[in-house]
Order: sequence, then C-alpha cells, then structure tokens
Amino acid sequence: MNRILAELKSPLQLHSMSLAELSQLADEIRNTLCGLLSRRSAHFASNLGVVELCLALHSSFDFSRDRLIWDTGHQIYPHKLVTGRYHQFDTIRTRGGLMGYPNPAESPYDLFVTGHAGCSVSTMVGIRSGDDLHGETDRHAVAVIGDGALPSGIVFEAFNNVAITKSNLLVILNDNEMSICPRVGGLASYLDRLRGAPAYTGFKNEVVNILNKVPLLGDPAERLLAQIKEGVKAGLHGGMMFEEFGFRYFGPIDGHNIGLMRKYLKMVKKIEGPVLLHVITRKGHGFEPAAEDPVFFHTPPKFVPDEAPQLATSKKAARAYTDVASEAIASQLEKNAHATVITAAMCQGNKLEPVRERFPKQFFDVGICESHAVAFAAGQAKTGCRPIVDIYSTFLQRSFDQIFQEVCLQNLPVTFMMDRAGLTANDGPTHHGAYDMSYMRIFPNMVVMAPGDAHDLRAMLDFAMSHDTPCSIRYPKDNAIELSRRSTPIELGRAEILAWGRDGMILCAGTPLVDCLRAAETLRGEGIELGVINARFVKPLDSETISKALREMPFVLTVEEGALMGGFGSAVLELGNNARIDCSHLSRIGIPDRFVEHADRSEVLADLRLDAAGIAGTCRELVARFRGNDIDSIASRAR
Ligand SMILES: Cc1ncc(C[n+]2csc(CCOP(=O)(O)OP(=O)(O)O)c2C)c(N)n1
Repeated sequence: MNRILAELKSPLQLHSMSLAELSQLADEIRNTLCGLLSRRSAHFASNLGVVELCLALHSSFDFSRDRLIWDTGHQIYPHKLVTGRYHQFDTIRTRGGLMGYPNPAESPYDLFVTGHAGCSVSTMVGIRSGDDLHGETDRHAVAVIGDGALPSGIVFEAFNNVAITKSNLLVILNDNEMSICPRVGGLASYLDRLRGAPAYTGFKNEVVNILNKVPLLGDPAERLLAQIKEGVKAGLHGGMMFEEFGFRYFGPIDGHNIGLMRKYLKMVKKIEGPVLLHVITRKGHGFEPAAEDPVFFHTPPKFVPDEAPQLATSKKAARAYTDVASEAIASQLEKNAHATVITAAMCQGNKLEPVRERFPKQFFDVGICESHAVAFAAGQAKTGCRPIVDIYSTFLQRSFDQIFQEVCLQNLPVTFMMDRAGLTANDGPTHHGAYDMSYMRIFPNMVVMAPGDAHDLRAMLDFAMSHDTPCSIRYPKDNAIELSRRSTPIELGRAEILAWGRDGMILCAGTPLVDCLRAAETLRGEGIELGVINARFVKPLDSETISKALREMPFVLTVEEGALMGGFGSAVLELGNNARIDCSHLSRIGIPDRFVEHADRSEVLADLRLDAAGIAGTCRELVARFRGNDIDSIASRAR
C-alpha cells in the first residue's frame, strides 16, 4: 500500500516531511513504477534514477509558482506522481490516459509538452526573461538536463546566451553516465573527470580565496606565478567550463541523497545569477536488474519484476522494420568499405548494436546531435564515402537546415533511413513521425522513398547506395511484413502496380500497403474491383502510372501514414494539376492537420481510418459516390 502517495494532495506537503517520510515516499514511487511495468512498456530506468532528485526539488521549491522543466521529459513519472496524478497513473501511455511526457493539459506543474532532447535550458532562459519583464523576479527557474542531452548544440546556444543575460537560473545536470546507450564524446570525458573530483564546496572556495590574495604584478616571473595560480584554481575547480559561460558550478553531489540535495538547493536558491548544480545519479537506481542493464531497461517491454523468466522471453520481440533496416545497413557496410552509418544516440532504438560490433570503423554515434550528424554525413560524402544517416523521422526535424544546405544544395549522396516514420502511438505527438514526406520532398535533388514492405526496404537501400543524389527511406515502428508477390525492381520514379481494378484505385505510399490489399480483398467479396498501386516513390512520382489512374479510374484514394499537409496525397494533387487533370475524384487519407494523441498503434490507425477496415470503409463511400461516373465524365479529366 502506498500510504503517503495515496494521500498526497499537493507537492507542497513535501516541504514539511521528514527525511524518513521522503525516503518512504521514494520507495512508494519505485513500487508504483515497477507495478506499471508489469502492465505495459514504459520509460523505466531514467525514472527510477531521478526519484530522489524529484523529491528534493519539490520539497525545496514551490513549483505552483516556481518554474521547472525536465529536459526531454521521459523521466517525468515521479514528478507526475507527486503532482496529483497518482490515482490516474495506471492510465499512462494509454488512449485518453496520462501522457508519457509532460503535458500542461494534465497539470499546471508541466510547463511544456516535451519529448525531444535539449531545449530545457533555452526555454527556461526565456521563461526567466519573461518573468523578469513581468516583475515576477521571485519565481525560481529550474531546468533539469541529463548528461546525454547536454551535448545537444542548442544547450550551448542557451549557455552562450546565459553568459549575457546572467539571469537567475538553476540548471541541474543529472549525470548518470548514460544517454540511452553509454554517453559518448568529449563532454562525456569531461564529465567523467568532474565525477572523479571531490565536490566543489566551501573548502575549495577558501583555497581559491587564498589564491586570490596572491598579488598580480607586472614582471614575467610574477605573470608565471599568476598563471600557476589560475592553473591551481582550475584544477581545484572542475566546473570551469560551465563557469566560463557565467554559471556558478556546484558539485558533483550524490543525487540519491535527498538531505544533501536539499542543503545544496537551499544554498543555491539564494545565489544571484546562473547556477549549475551537478548531481550524480544511477539510472535504474533501486531496481538492481535495471541498474545493471540500463540500456535494455530504458524502455523495456512489459514484464513482471519478480519473475525473471518472463523478462527473458520478453526480450525476443517480433521482427520489426527496424530489424530489417539494421540488417540491410550491415549488408551495405559489408559490401562497401566506404559505406558508413551515423546514429544520433539511438544505437539501441535503431537496433544498430550488432552493426556497431561488426563494423566499428564504419559506425559513428555522434550523441544527441542530429544537426551535426547530417552535416557530418555531408562532409563524409564529400570525400567519397556513402553515409547512411539512421535517425527517427521526428528527431530528424532537428536537421532540417543541414538537409537543405549541407546535403541537398551540394547534391551529396547521403542516404536517410527515417525510422519511426508514421504513428509511433503510445509516445504521442512528440514522437509521431508525421512530417518527413512533407519536409523531405520540398528540397531539390532529394529522392523520397516509402517501402511497401520489407522487401522494398532492402531493395530501396540498395538503390539509394548506388544513386548519386540524396535519398530518403521512411518506415514505421511496426512488425515487418513481406508481401508474397513477384516484385519488380526498384527504378527511380517507378511505382509497382499490384492490381489495376475497375471501380477505383488505391494509391499507397509505404507500409499501409498491406492494409490497402486487405481492404481491396474485402471489397472484392462485395463485388467491388479496386486497383492497388505501391507508389514506392513520393518523389519523383511515377507520373505516367498516376496520371493514367487519375484519368481512367472512377476514383483514386491516396493512403499515407504521414501528414496530409504537403505529403504524398498533396504531391499527387500537384501532379494532377500540372498535367491539367481534373482531380475532383481524388481523396486522401493520412494524418490530419492536428496533433494526434497517444494510444495503441491499432487504436490510432483505426481512429484515422488508416487500418484495413478504415480504408475499406472509405473506399465503399467513394464507390457509392463515384460509381455513377459515366465514360464522358472520366474522359473529360484528360482535358
Ligand atoms: C532530439 C532527440 N533525439 C533523440 C531522442 C531520444 N532519446 C530519448 S531519451 C534519450 C537519452 C537522454 O539521455 P539523458 O539526457 O542523459 O537522460 P537519462 O535517460 O540518462 O536520464 C534519447 C537519446 C530525443 N528524445 N530527442
């Protein structure tokens, strides 16, 4: 029984709790997190790691007035539990239930919907500035950011700005030595050194004060002495890099010691100007299997914490498009020593671990730095490499400008593998890969492909690696399907006609293809003969086949698991318009112009009528509407 959590009405009650009570509350939060995992997959290790930090923060600040942002937001569960959402917690990540990320619609304690890493400091600098402008200078501003998110370029843009604003801002660096995988890069080494140093506390301040009393005089020997003095200070004071940006650095301190953190928070609250408090936590803390294997336990599948065997079987997930992509990438690296693969901290999500092991020289993890990943790939391509940028569709949005300038404008052969394209379901709107077809197809030189099945995915990567312009391939978070058919080879701008039909045509971009075929099958049983085309290319479109369908068919329905605004269906409309074909019989289904809430994938697809039943239903309606079309009206489309 979670005695304290069940009764907790407001996080302000934490202010009057004893350390023993807070520690009891920490246990109850961990129980609740473990309980959740026995019901569904969710973020786990990161949440276990911040339980004490969350309690220290809420027992030191009043976030009904003070400001708090958890960067990325995947570690928000303890915060949700103490801010009035314990009794709904069981609904998290389900349709109509709590979101797995911060959500202002749920609670005033959540300031922004977040899910993409790195923006917390910028946003908080802005909030600080706004509060100051409104004369609300008493409101504390706190951003909690992980060591994985820290290297994101935007964090340093914010730091650079802080050096000018010198605003009252507390950044808490939650250092657990992990991104999803172990962190990488120069900052990782720097933080490793800081972790090894004793906490930067008053004692060192005193030493620095003494050193400060050493006078600085003019002759070379004294200048040397001054340099030594600065060197000693730097050695004593590991957080110099942050101080260069205008922060007062404190730490590193134990992020599982609530009492200690409260002392520090009390102290730093009184400091004028920006402060960075470095706390050390352990991902998975309090549940040993998660602490031992935080990579697997970042978002583990549903399991029963007391029953290890279930966990072992749950590790064997069905074969997903991501697996197909990872194997296809491995085979490219094997064939071609100049082929490389670049991930932005998503080695695990992209299932690239076997690729990393087999091809260490051709594998590059650049950290959560998508913009850099793309510009880096452009640089490699310039030298004759064939880089494959393997990034989730939603995170690739970060690199929009590098796709434009560094890749497309130079016409460099970089291949983009856009994983999680479409509806990622339980993560919700921050993670749906809705926009990639719209944002990729606008750039000259870019080829945009949407495989209809696993076979297409492999063949498209083959095609891309021998094609001399930028290419992109999108595939969803779904089980891979291999359609049994005699498939035609991938040719630039050539669709695959699976059936021509009589009563209408389904024109599909990507993996909804199998549901289009199912829908056609159902309707065949009702005497309706539909054609199905696997478009394969969103750009360039197969203008010959599509124009023919637009001219000859009573209706054409485009199907895509992507935003309707600017997506595949829009491209077909543009094609029709360019060819002066009347497109009044063209309908489009896809992701509408609104943010789609989290739910199970099958629920979201059904809501948007993107499953087989929905596609069949839409086609039935279109048949009813357009069946009466006589030959004259069809012929008039050619004009
Ligand atoms: C822009 C962006 N890229 C990638 C991700 C995927 N992602 C989610 S959490 C995470 C690791 C974050 O590490 P850290 O900030 O250290 O937090 P921790 O989980 O270690 O607490 C990554 C890479 C993301 N959310 N946003």
